[in-house]
Amino acid sequence: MKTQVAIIGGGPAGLLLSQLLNKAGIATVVLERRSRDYVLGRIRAGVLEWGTAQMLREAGAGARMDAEGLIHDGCYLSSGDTLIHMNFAESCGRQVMVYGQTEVTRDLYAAQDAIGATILHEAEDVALHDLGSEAPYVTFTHGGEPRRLDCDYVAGCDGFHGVSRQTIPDTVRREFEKVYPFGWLGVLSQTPPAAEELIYANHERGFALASMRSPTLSRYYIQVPLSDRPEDWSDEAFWEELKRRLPADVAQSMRTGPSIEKSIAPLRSFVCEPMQWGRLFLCGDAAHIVPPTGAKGLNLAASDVHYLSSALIAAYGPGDRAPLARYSQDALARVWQAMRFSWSMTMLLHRFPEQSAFDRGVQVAQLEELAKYPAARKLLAQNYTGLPF
Ligand code: RFL
Ligand code: PHB
Repeated sequence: MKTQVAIIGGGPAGLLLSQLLNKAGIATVVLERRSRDYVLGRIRAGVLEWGTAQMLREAGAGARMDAEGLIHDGCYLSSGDTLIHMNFAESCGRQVMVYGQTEVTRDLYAAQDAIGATILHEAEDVALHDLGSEAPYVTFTHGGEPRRLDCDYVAGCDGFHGVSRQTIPDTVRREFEKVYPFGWLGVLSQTPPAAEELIYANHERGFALASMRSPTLSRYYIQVPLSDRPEDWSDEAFWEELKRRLPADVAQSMRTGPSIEKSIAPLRSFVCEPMQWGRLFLCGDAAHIVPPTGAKGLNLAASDVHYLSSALIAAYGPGDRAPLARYSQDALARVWQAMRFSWSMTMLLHRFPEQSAFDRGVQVAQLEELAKYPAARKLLAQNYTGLPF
């Protein structure tokens, strides 16, 4: 098999890249380890920056998002029973789109099918070869048969546990990591959202988040110790704990129901540098992980795809290879901004096992700063709604 750009991983990064390249007349093949149903079974991100929503439109995959997504002008931070309103529209004139990653992925698959793009599911044993040469290739097993894919470039969009990043030699690769001493227990339920906007709650019992997917579908999270397992939490125990952490009036009026999905995700910050080695380019979770507190993971995947798709289009079209040579530098500058923001939101809103009275004093001061000063809210709003590319 031969193509121009081999894309490893059919999550949001791989599918969006494939869609944008195909639309520009560049041939791709996507190799995805899992089945399509498995990929669509993952419940993850819920908040899209405006730039991400715009990229989905440009990719021809934005129609359902525009019809069904929820445009939010702000969100709340809460400190005990006190609500602090972040008005994004007023602070920076921007908004976000609340639309689930599952739906984004479904729409991208539909758009890829509509243009006849090649996505090979259940591609196993993917290995990357000759990345330092002008003629790299990928080997894999598909339907029990060994296969080879020749290409000009490889895009590693295979998530945190993929093979692409590991292919960059240890002597070249630098990894930066911070692991947080807790996880998020998430529940999806067929109930109306607790409030019209998201609530990020700092409470003495731990962080909680009230989010949503639609007017009838809610997504909630609570901070839990890393030793907890989802089976340890009955629906009743989850709702009781969530209500204790949200402001009392929100907790009193919120509707609860059976959980549709329950899972625990650990929190970590991680960056791999460089994001490019020879003809390999990393995009999304393959290169970096953020704690979900800033809602940046999926948006960073889209931002990498923005830099890589435009660089490949410049290389294949006018023959300008400079943007491709600069890819790692350009993508990483934005990645580190999102790292800082996600880290600071995580530090601000969680209760840490070893938190001292001093650490808590700093949290209280920062929450008061946000409540008092428009300049502090503006900075948060600019980061949350998305820095420019
Ligand atoms: P993905 O989605 O992990 O997709 C990678 C794909 O590669 C496949 N793969 C392979 N394929 C072939 N060969 C191999 N060897 C392979 N190894 C892996 C995998 O099967 C998979 O299909 O990475 P991608 O595309 O970079 O997308 C990143 C996002 O999924 C991720 O950053 C977000 O989900 C993070 N995230 C959030 N991001 C936001 O922007 N806003 C949010 O509100 C938000 N909330 C969240 C989140 C992540 C969460 N969890 C569970 C980690 C909330 C949570 C709880
Ligand atoms: C979600 O709805 O899943 C969600 C929203 C905001 C976040 C993280 C997750 O910061």
